[in-house]
Amino acid sequence: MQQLNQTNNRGIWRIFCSVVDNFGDIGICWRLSRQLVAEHNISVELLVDDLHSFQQICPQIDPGLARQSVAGVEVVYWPDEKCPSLNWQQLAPAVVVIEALACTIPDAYKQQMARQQPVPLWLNLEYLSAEQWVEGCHGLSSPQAQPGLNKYFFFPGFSQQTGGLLYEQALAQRLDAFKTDNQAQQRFWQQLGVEADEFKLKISLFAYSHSQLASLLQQWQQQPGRVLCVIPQGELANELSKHYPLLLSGDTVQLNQLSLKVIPFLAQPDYDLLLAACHLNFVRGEDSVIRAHWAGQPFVWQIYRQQESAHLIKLNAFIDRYCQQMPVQLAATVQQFYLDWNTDQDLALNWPHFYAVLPQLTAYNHCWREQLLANGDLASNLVHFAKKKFIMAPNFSQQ
Ligand code: TRH
Repeated sequence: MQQLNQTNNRGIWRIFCSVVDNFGDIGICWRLSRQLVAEHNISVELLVDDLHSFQQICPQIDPGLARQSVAGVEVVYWPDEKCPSLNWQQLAPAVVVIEALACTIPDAYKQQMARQQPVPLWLNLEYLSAEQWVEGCHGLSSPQAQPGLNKYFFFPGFSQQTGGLLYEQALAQRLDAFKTDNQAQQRFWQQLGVEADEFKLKISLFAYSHSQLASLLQQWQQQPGRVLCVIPQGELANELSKHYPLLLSGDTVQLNQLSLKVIPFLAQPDYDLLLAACHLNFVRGEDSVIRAHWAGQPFVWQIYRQQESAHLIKLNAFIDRYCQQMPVQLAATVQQFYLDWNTDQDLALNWPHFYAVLPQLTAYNHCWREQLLANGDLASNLVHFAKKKFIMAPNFSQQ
């Protein structure tokens, strides 16, 4: 194993990331890149086609630079095919090439890979799904038009038969320590301009939008204790600002028991802390929902919408897995509220039930988190997968 570590960690791992929409694509690629560098001593080159979105989750990124090194990762701007393109031949050969989240590697680079001797290991890092079929497809190869090239599918997921989930070493312990450190939490909230002690229920609301959101805000206004709801800057914050213009200037809007506040879009590590510091997190897409798992607090997931409601199949697959070991009543309550949140239902009816089970859900989420951690983290599983391929097929590059 020692020898393998030395062998495989030498060459470059090149990760291609195309920002289709929002922040999930770059969010996932950025976490993976940093972790491969920090925990596996791998040289990572991350090619990204949108440095402005990247800068939102990582303020050190300078969108004006074609190449920069951040947190040990070589970040390279990957321009549009129509623009004067990267000179693929000038890039150093890679040992592993990752095509992340359904992005497509340019043909010119595929040809370059095919010419390389030995060829690089080419992996397609897929989107996250809890569906059963993923387990059968994880690790499969798909022969390509270019002779000698094979692409392997690597699926993140919730079971031992998948690639696992992104998780940095001892993250849960660090977040748990933060949760019990009152001073650290106070400092955190003060930086956001919030007197956190005043609130019985602190909620973070990162969501696309919901036609019945007002019905939920109405419920929060009538809670027995004071409620804080923080909304990261973005489309939802803009939408709410139309009703509550004070939100735009960063002021807190007071609505009976509810304090509404827009907060800046945080750097990724600070967003992790926010999730740990809140009693309930509304999360969306693929990455924030996994971060909510590690925070160990109750969360509600709004899945990224797809045409013809295809996303509801994925949502139900997740609910089935997540709720499988819950007591029946808890499972029913969670399932109902998740469906309401993802299908534009009125939220007033089921919020009180969901609120009532939050303590039970907190306890359950700790067990669920342990179960997921036992599957190993995605970056380590990826490294392990590459090592296995290097042994089995020595025609892959190892220099
Ligand atoms: O931004 P998203 O809606 O991304 C989506 C999904 O990933 C979806 O599955 C994908 O198909 C689509 O993009 C194209 O949600 P997600 O995945 O949670 O990504 C948000 C990222 O932003 C995540 O890495 C966390 C990060 N973030 C911060 O760093 N700071 C913040 O303040 C917030 C709110 C988020």
